[in-house]
Amino acid sequence: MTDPIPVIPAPPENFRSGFVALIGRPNVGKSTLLNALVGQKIAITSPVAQTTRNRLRGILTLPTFQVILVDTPGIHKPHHLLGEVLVKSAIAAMESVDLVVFVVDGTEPLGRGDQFVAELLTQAQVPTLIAVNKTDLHPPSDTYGALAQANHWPLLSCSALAGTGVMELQQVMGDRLPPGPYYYPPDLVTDQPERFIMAELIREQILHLTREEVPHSVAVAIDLVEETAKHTRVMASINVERSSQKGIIIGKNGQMLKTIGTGAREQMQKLIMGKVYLELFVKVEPKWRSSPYLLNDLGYSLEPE
Ligand SMILES: Nc1nc2c(ncn2[C@@H]2O[C@H](COP(=O)(O)OP(=O)(O)OP(=O)(O)O)[C@@H](O)[C@H]2O)c(=O)[nH]1
Ligand SMILES: [Mg+2]
Repeated sequence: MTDPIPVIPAPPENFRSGFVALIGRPNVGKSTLLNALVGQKIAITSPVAQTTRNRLRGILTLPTFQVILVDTPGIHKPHHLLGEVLVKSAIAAMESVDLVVFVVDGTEPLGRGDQFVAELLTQAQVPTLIAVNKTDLHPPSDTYGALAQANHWPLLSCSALAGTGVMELQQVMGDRLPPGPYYYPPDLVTDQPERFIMAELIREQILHLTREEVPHSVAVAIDLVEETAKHTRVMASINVERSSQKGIIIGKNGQMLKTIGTGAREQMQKLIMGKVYLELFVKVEPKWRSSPYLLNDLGYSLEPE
């Protein structure tokens, strides 16, 4: 049986709504900020650069506005087809929104990577504000003030992890949206299907538990989700590029795969608020990151939507 199509109510008077992209270098905290802004974990985060691989929408509905936040892959110099696809996807997002929140890492001074993003934003001529993140760690570097002034971009600071400055950021975004309808039902927090988030939760464990090339060489596919009387059964494959990586993912006596599975299952159970039985398989797909066919197959669309 399919779910009924949700009825989207008419908005109250003077309601505003629109699309806001979170743009920036890898690892500055865009996905952590998305989760903080919508108040729920929908995007995975990790200390590994290039964690986010898909554009993902988070929906924040307050009494006077609805903002559709678009999390994007970090903008970097690509080294393979996957990297190119990621950067193209971020650039496409900045060109199709009402506002960009340019997220920077306040623990570091403005660098060449940020300047490159700033140039893309000025070229795209999209309204922008700068969010200086990670202020819990450091008083923010003052190098961002000059960039903000030169471009007439408002400058805010926040800590996505500690939650400071997040409400102010919500308000400033809301003030800048045009009058508009509810684009999504007011109680929805993401447009992503559960299956997608489940695959991401498995990848998140791998990003946290392995190092060097392994996190970047992994793609996860959900092969089956089946509701039984007792639990939700999920079968997923972890694709890697080399058999040595398969060995690392499985670990001695299967210990690593077990740890990945336990961590991912706990997160999935929170997501679906029910018991999950998870089966993981590890497959070698040589050079999937450079294969248009495999990229497409693993959910990394070559054409920006
Ligand atoms: N101390 C501190 N750490 C943060 C903050 N925001 C994010 N982080 C950490 O920074 C790392 C990167 O966070 P992500 O949210 O994955 O960064 P991202 O910009 O989405 O990265 P990509 O998806 O790779 O582009 C993680 O280890 C986060 O826990 C913050 O406000 N304070
Ligand atoms: Mg991210």
